[in-house]
Amino acid sequence: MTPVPNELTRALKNGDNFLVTSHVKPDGDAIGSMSAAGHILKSLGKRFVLYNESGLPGKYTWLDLPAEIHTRPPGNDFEWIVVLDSASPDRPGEYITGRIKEVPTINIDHHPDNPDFGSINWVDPAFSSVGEMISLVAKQLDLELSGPLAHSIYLAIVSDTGFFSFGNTTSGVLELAAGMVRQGLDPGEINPLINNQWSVGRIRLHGLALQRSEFIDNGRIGIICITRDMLKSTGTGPEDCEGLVNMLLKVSGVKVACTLREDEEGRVKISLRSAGEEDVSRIASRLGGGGHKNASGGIIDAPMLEAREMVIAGTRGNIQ
Ligand SMILES: [Mn+2]
Repeated sequence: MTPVPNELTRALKNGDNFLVTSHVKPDGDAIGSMSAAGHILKSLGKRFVLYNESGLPGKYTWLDLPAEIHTRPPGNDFEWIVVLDSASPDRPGEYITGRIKEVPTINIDHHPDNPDFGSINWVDPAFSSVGEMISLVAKQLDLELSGPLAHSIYLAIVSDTGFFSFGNTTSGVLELAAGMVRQGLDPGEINPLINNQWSVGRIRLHGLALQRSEFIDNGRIGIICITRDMLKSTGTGPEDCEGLVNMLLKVSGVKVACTLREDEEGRVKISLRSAGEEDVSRIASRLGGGGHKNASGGIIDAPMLEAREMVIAGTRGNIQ
């Protein structure tokens, strides 16, 4: 694993007025690493703004943020933009895509297909999460991993490792978590905040979706199609589908799990998961998406049934 680049630490120490951002529709790693980066900048006494086009998802409102997360571009005179967990410069949305052409940018990411779009790039797919990378920045700056900084990093790493269950759960991640527990982080307190904030509608949606799950290709491919009607009838939104795809991997014999979510007429969001050596990023990139070996996704512009056929065909040809 690559260490924190010296120029990155130098930029944080010498610079001021940072815009910290992450990808739209942020997950736990995006929010956790943004929050952690903000806590670090706060400790350094720097001016900074947190920005995410989609804002803070409701389920993370318990997190003790170093500053509010803006959803509109807050001013323009930034010395540095820090882009986190974003595989490409357009992932944080239009405003940032435009601004990083003009403002020096620090790009910290663990997606293998990141094209090093920053002025300073620290991209390493060997890290479980960007949160793990930010923890190394904090250590480099002699900051203690405790309190809200530790909560933010913990949120990031458990989100991307599936609570230390995916293949990216390295000894380094476990040691990082152990260190934070030693410093006072209480898993019994924080895990329910991350995991158990479901609405009744969400559990009904999962019931409905699991009921309709399909297992094809001799049970090697598990599929769930989530229609807009299913969301409507349960009073849920796209964010409530999170985690469904992983449920399919619980079924013995399933090598590749996919969910297809109808976001609008003729537009389907796909999520792909695999366990072990099966590489779903290859399937995703063939369908115009991307991601990690065991967790990938993308958008297919086609009606649900057509998208389903495309995913099945793409998966069949790429399964071991
Ligand atoms: Mn991530």
